[in-house]
Amino acid sequence: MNRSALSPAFALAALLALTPVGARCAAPENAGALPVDGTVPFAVRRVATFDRPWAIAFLPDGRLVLTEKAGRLFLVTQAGARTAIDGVPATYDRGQNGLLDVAPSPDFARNGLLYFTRVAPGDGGGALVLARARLEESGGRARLRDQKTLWRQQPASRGGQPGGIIAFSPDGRHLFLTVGDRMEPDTAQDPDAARGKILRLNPDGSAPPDNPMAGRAGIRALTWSMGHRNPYGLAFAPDGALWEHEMGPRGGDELNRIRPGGNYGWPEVSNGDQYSGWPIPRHATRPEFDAPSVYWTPVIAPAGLAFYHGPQFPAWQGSALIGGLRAEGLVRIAFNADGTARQADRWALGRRIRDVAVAPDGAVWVIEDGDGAGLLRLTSK
Ligand SMILES: [Ca+2]
Repeated sequence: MNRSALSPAFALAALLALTPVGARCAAPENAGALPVDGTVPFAVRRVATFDRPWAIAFLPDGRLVLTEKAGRLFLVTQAGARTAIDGVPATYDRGQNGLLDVAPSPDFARNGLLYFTRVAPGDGGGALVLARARLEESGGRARLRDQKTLWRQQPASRGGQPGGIIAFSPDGRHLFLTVGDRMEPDTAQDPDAARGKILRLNPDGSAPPDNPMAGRAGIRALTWSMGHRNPYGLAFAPDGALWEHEMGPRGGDELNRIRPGGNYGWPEVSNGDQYSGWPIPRHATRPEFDAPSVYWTPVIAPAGLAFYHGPQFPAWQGSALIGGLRAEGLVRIAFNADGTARQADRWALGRRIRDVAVAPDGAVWVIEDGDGAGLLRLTSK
């Protein structure tokens, strides 16, 4: 049979006929079908403009560090004044690859360490690399010093979908890193490949002795969860739970509550389909895989994840904020008493949103995607 000759509708009907009714009823809510709010409850101010920015993170003093995918790193004041940070190592700036996330050490005020991810050139493609360096400032200039590579993807890949998001545990003792499938889907189910995993490391890059596969060889010793596709959001909730979001294929963007040793199913299951229209079995058909808490069809292309805290938006305490590239807006996730999640709001901003962060004063900052992209500050009206 020629798969490409099948219509998506026929393929979906064939899949549904094979799906047990009980399992289908257990599926999470499709937030992609919920309405979009065109009016926003916040004032938006454009603070500065960047070219292909990728990530923002706040320092304890209220300034931001900001990455541009081409390999530039900046310090940015709340007024929008920028200082380039010299010393960024070589970056494979191609497609979805480039300089990616940045996160200050939980102990930044004392040690001045920045953690950052990039896809580094090599082997005809690029390898995701996690590194750290000390931020040194003097005479109005800034520079990375004492760089140390903490982890490097091996082998390198030619595809996009790098992942690369950094999150520290609330106690600051562990670092979590998302690794995308690099457009090699089957690797997400290979326990000896780093692709399609969330890793848990000590802040010096070594393997914690209490990881799910501690003591095993290679990448297994670092693996916290597997079966991920393209994770561009990772953050801890106030209750200590780790949440991740990832882009699905055609449909099926996911918000997942991450548990140690969990397998989130990609590419065996998805609530989306292949771009060709060929169906992928739904999460509900394979209960051995962890199902998403929320999913989106059509997709929002989630990018950036931050939990809200602060005085600007009292009703949002403990909510998660997600930027949307395809959604061109911002999504708020609320959490139910039983730990389940639901989409509480989705606001249209008319701009592809690449990352979101909460400032020390409780204002929400987002960056747009692409060239001439705005760094935006959202405050209550
Ligand atoms: Ca999944």
